[in-house]
Amino acid sequence: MTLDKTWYTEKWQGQGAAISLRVTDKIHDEQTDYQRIEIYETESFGRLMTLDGLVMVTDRDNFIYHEMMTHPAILTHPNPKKVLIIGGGDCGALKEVLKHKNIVRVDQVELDAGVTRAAEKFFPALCTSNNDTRANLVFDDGIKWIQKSAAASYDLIIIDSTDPVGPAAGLFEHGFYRACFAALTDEGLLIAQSESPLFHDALINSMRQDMNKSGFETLSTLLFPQCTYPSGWWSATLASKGSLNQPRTCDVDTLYYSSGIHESAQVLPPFLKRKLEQKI
Ligand code: AG3
Repeated sequence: MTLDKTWYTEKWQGQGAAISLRVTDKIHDEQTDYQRIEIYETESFGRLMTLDGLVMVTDRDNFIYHEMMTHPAILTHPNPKKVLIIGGGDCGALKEVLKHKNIVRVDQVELDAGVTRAAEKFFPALCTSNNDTRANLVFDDGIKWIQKSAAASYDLIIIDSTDPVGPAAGLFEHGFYRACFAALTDEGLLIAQSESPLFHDALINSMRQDMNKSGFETLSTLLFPQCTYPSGWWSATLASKGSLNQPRTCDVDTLYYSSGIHESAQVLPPFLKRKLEQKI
C-alpha cells in the first residue's frame, strides 16, 4: 500500500508508523507459489526487494544485517566447517559466510527459488559466491530439512528468515530449535534473526525461552541498526550449547562488523534486559 506513487511505504503492523523510500522505477513484480516478490529502484537506497510488501533488502543497508547474522557466530565458534543457512534466498548471508577460509561447506535451504533467481538478476553483488564450490543451494522447506538432518552434522545454523508469519512462523518455535540442537555438534552455534528490540521484545523473549527449553545453555541477543526494518533497530539471537567463547580475531574484510562492534552489540539496554529476564 503506497501513500503516493513515487514512494514505497511499508506500514509497520500495529505501530502507527512506517518507512517510506522514494522510488524511481519498479523493475520486477512476480507472484511465486509462496509470495509476491517486488523490486524497485529507489532514489537513494539503490535497489529494494520486498516480499509480500515487507522490506527484505536494500543495496544501501543490507551489509549491516548480513554481517551481523554471520561474523559474530562464525568467530565465536573455534573452527566452524559445516554451515546451514535456513532462508537467506537473497544470498547476502551466504556471501559473508564464504569469506571465511575455514568453512568447507554451506547448505542453504530456501523455500522459494524465486527469491534467489530474482537476487541473482537484480542484486548481483549479493550473489558473487553462489558458484563457490563450497555452496550447496537447495530449494526446500527448512523445517523438513532440519528434521531429516543427521545428528551433529553442522557447526553453525543461521536462520535468515522473514517475519514470523506464514511459512516462516515455524522457524521461531521450540520444536524447530530442538531439531536444530540435535543437528549441531557439541560446540555448535545457532543464530536467528530476532526482529526489533523496540517493537518485538516479547517475541525475542519467547524465542530465547524456546531456545533454552530446547537445550541451548547460553544466549546472546545482538543489537544493530537497520534503518529500513521496523523501528530502524534490529536483533539477532545467538544460542550455544555450552558457554560462549571469546570471539576470534576477524581476518576478513567487513564494512560494519569489528571486534568492538561485536562487544558493544551484546550490551542490552535496561528496558530490554528487564524484559528478557521475565520468565514466560
Ligand atoms: N530477513 C529479515 C527481514 C524482516 C524484515 N521485516 C519487515 N520488513 N517487516 C531479511 C532477509 C535478508 N537476507
